[in-house]
Amino acid sequence: MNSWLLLICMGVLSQLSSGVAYNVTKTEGEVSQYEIVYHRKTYFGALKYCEELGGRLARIPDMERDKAVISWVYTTNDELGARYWIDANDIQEEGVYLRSDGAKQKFANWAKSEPNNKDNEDCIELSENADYAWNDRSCYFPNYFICEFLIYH
Ligand SMILES: [Ca+2]
Ligand SMILES: [Ca+2]
Repeated sequence: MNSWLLLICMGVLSQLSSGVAYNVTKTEGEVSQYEIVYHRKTYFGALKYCEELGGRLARIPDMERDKAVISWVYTTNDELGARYWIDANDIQEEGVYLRSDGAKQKFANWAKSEPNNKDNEDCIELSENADYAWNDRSCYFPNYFICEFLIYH
């Protein structure tokens, strides 16, 4: 990483570290730290942004994690109608949701009547309007998003 990029990342990290981090201990010594990014980006832009920070777009592997993240977003978000990208999409095959690393997204917490694939919606957002249950949305819509950083102790 050149110093120019490093400076940008440091600037971005200082924006991120505004009390919005949330830690979930997965196994002993392994922690997932979730951070909301209040910049609007497409799903692809969000993927790239999280990776450039050394993390990844947030993965929600199971109900336990989903509940933990939702309760945290509830206490953090104060914007009505806010939406946040998480990592999974059905771009390759309609109705089959894969994460960006190609692994199958087995767990889902769809909002009522979702996913509806309206006008070919292929990416997943947490929607404040639906108590942060999931909605499929056009991957090109500019949304806030949640990054996940793996921390090992
Ligand atoms: Ca779809
Ligand atoms: Ca939808």
